[in-house]
Amino acid sequence: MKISSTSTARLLSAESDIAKEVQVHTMQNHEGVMKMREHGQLEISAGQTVELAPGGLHLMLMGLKKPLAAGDTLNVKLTFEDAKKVKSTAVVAVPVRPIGK
Ligand SMILES: [Cu+2]
Repeated sequence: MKISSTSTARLLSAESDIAKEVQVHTMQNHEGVMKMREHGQLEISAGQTVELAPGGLHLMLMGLKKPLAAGDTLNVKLTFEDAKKVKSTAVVAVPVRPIGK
């Protein structure tokens, strides 16, 4: 998933019906072991594109309400705020892929 913005914005929250919580995580190589940690609010500078991809920044679904199967699609609602504190939302359809693909 790629997020871009023409003006400075921040991702305030992400939510999905099927999970209790959706967090933004980063992956970091810590002494040879990849570790995830919560990233906190994601800042997007004007004109910048932030890429969420396996092995890097990602959205983590916490507390799934039902198991996911490859081929399912789930909706994630992203709430952004721009520099003027104006909020906007985007709903992204996310395909579920087999682990490791
Ligand atoms: Cu994670």
